[in-house]
Amino acid sequence: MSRLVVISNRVQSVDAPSGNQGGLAVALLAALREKGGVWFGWSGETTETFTGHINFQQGKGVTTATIDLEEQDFDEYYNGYANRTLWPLFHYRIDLTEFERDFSSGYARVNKRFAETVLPLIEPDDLVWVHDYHHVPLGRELRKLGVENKIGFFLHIPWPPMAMLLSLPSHRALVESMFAYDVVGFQTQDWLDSFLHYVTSQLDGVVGEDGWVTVGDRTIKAITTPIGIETADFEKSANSDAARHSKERMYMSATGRSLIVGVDRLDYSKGLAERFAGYERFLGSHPDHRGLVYMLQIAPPSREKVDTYQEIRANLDSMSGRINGEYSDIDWTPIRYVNQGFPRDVLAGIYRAARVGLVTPLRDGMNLVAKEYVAAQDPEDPGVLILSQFAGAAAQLPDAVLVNPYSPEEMSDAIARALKMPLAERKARWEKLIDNVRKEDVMWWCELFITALEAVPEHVEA
Ligand code: ADQ
Repeated sequence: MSRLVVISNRVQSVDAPSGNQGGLAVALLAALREKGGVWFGWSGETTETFTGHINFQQGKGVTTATIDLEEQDFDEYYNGYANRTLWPLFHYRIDLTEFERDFSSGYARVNKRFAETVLPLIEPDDLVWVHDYHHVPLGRELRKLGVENKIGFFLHIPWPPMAMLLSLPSHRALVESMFAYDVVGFQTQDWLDSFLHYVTSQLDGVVGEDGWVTVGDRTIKAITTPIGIETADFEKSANSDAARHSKERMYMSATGRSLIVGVDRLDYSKGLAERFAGYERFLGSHPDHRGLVYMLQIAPPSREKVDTYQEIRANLDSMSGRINGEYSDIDWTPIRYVNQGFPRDVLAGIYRAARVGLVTPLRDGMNLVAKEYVAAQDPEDPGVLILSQFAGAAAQLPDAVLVNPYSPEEMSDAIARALKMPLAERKARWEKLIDNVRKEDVMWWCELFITALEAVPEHVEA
């Protein structure tokens, strides 16, 4: 059996308590445990100059290998090309996209360094699985060093429409580099279609049957493998003592009031300002609901070195203050806005206490919060998921109340509808949602991708 070499920007520590590991980490650690191998990536630390020193860690049957980046890499690659160029562009935010040559050279440099450093860890029969927009050209760098293993790439975020991608000065080189992989995976058919549209229009690519795509003399397999959550475990978390405790805390703090919950990284792609505007519209147009509902928005800050993220934080502070100023009463605050992270079981209890889960990104590769909200519900009295039609998750969860997050009226109507929804309809919708979240969980995703990679013929470099 082939070993697995996973490469991603950040590596989950094997020591992290299981309740604090994200679903992705859980799945990859499980796959690594089964197949053996190593998980390679950045430690999250920086040094003045790059040393290439690998720090190995072993535990629970898994080996992780991390390297420090130099400060310039952190600025140009991580805060630069990854998070100021590719992230906004791939989330359709050309207005926020920065095109700096230093960023793209930093990105190229770090990917080359990653390839050179991980090279000695790759054994001849290993399957190599590269993750996300930080490392699109990594496969190409590995091929240049003579790696002939099967290499797969999975993109966690959307793939942008061709017309947007064309604004990236090095778009052609970026997409061509993906043909160094054997399998490329996307979260949804929409993102895959956008990729194929670019490839056929700009690279004279030919799309064959069963996902085979040829450009020049390279044929790769392009597939959709939507990521899931660790559903069984999340359902258990929602019944844990910690979850019960956080649920009780929510009930006690707002007796008789319906909770609408949002949980997101503080990121413009998550549509938080639009969500607040939709809720504000709801309060304005439904005076009968005032005092009977409240919104809890949990949004831990991320990428604080990037200006846009500081601006969005300031904007949300002022919006929540304004809405509370306008509508609060002496015994009622319409929005509770919390900027911190919580352990998974506490979060599960909060989801379970919420009558409505408001998941309204403007664009999202998948969105795991939507699935976690579903998994945490009480089957006898489930809440209602309001989900953006622009989240990748909408393709798998059509029984949510789907909304256009740009429209405050639609959001307001959806909230009113969710709050009034009869138990029978809530149950019927939830049963279909949980069915998908259970079947297409994170292990299903992981196996789907690895099976596709195992099935491609031996890699032949033309
Ligand atoms: P993210 O953009 O980070 O991921 P998402 O899929 O929503 O977005 O996952 C966020 C995770 O962080 C969830 O598991 C959630 O529980 C957790 N989280 C958020 N706020 C938290 C808090 N306050 N405390 C604790 N945990 C918190 C990227 C893509 C997504 C894609 C994932 C996986 O942008 O589209 O779904 O990768 O592929």
